[in-house]
Amino acid sequence: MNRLPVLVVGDVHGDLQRLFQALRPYPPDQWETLFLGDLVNRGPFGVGALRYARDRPHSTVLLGNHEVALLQAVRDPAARGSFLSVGGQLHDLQELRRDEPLQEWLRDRPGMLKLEDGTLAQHSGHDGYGQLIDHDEPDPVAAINARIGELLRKDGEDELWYVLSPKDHFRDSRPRLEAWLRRTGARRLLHGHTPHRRREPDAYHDGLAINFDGGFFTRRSPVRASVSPLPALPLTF
Ligand SMILES: [Mn+2]
Repeated sequence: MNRLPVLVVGDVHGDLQRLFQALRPYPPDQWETLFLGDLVNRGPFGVGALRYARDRPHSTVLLGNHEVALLQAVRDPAARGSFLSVGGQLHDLQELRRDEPLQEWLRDRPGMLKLEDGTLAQHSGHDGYGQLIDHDEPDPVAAINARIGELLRKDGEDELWYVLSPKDHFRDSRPRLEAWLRRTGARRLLHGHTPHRRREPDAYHDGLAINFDGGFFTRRSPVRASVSPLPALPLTF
């Protein structure tokens, strides 16, 4: 990535209408588009949002906890109740069941991505991902992504859901954020997952972390609170 400027897209939650509105100023051929996960559930067009993100040129899609819930419900009919209880849409479930290539694509999504400037992007604003690997792992980002792929292929969705789903801890603890950045060799963090109510993406701890979940579908923040160009990294970082 990074040959083109980076556009970051927070939690879409099936709100295809607001997604299209938000993306209008950013032609796909002029931006690398980074989706931070949770494209599905709550709103009506989750699978539609997945297909759009997959097919948008120069895009990367990270896995969110709601994608995990959807994949589990596709594989295991007994998980349907819990899927519906977190805002899962029955027609999304039916649509994904019929589209095996889309299922496979979704099981291949990484949980995190490190950009060229040293920015780390992941869905949730906490360090639970670290539970998936050994503490002395030399390349934590690659190892976490590999472990996520394994869990999605070995009925491990429950474990993954519990790792990804806690609310963000980094906002309450700058030392915990800094420890995570050290462990992953990153300079700052982008995440979604917990809706904020700002009018722009929510940069906190002096910009060391930025939350791009402006609450599509359920909340009424402006779309630019969720969809916005990646700010340049301050020289002091
Ligand atoms: Mn989430």
